[in-house]
Amino acid sequence: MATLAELAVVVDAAARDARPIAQLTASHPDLGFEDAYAIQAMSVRRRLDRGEKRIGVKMGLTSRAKMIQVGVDEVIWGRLTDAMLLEEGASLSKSRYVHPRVEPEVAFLMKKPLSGVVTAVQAMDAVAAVAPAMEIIDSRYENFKFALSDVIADNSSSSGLVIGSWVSAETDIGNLGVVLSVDGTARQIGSTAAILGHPVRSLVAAARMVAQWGERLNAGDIVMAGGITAAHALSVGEYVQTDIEKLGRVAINVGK
Ligand code: OOG
Ligand code: MG
Repeated sequence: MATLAELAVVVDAAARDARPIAQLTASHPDLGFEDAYAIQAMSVRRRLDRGEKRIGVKMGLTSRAKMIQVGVDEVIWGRLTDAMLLEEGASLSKSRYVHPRVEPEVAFLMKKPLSGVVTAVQAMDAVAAVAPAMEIIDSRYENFKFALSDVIADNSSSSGLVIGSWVSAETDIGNLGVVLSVDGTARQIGSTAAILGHPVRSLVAAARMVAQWGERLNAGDIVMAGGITAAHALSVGEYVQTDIEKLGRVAINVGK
């Protein structure tokens, strides 16, 4: 049996080297989600020790479409660092990932700290702005297959994010049309309501879940609310764009 710290080294190295690994639960079938979050914390600590900066958190599996696509039906969270940020309109280099996918999301920018059990009104009161966003997820596990504890240990597949222009936090984001298009053709269509019925519920869950691990959302943090539709597997040469009604557009190119 490897220790949790040893497993943290394994998932961190897989992400750094873009090298797929076997599911941790294949060799550690009893790995629980508490241990998995401990592995996640230790693996992200290694990134921070290499000089990366924490920029916020991402929520995962907050929509039915996502739960069905990966066969895990629990809301999860992960940590975001500055090394994951892609500039809007930039070209990502696919070779830095194992098998990257992209998904349309909504991002929150925090203006006040938030943690623990909060209401939706308290959560929105802590938000400075909202933006259309896309997350690049990249499971480090072979064939993008994992159980709940595996994906949590792997920082909930966090690998990249791209944020469009921030708009007023007063914008009603409850039920906005979302289109993810690839080379100008719509490939995924949905609504922001797919995120737990309203994206603010993802922020409420984020505040509660980080507090369980002794953390909080800070002013200036980005919180990614979770994929609205199934994710799209990226191919070199694609131009991927997400349009969200009232929020605007965000795009990336897929390079080698
Ligand atoms: C797990 C991460 C899920 C989301 O937005 O639902 C996620 C995965 O799909 O690999 O980021
Ligand atoms: Mg996501």
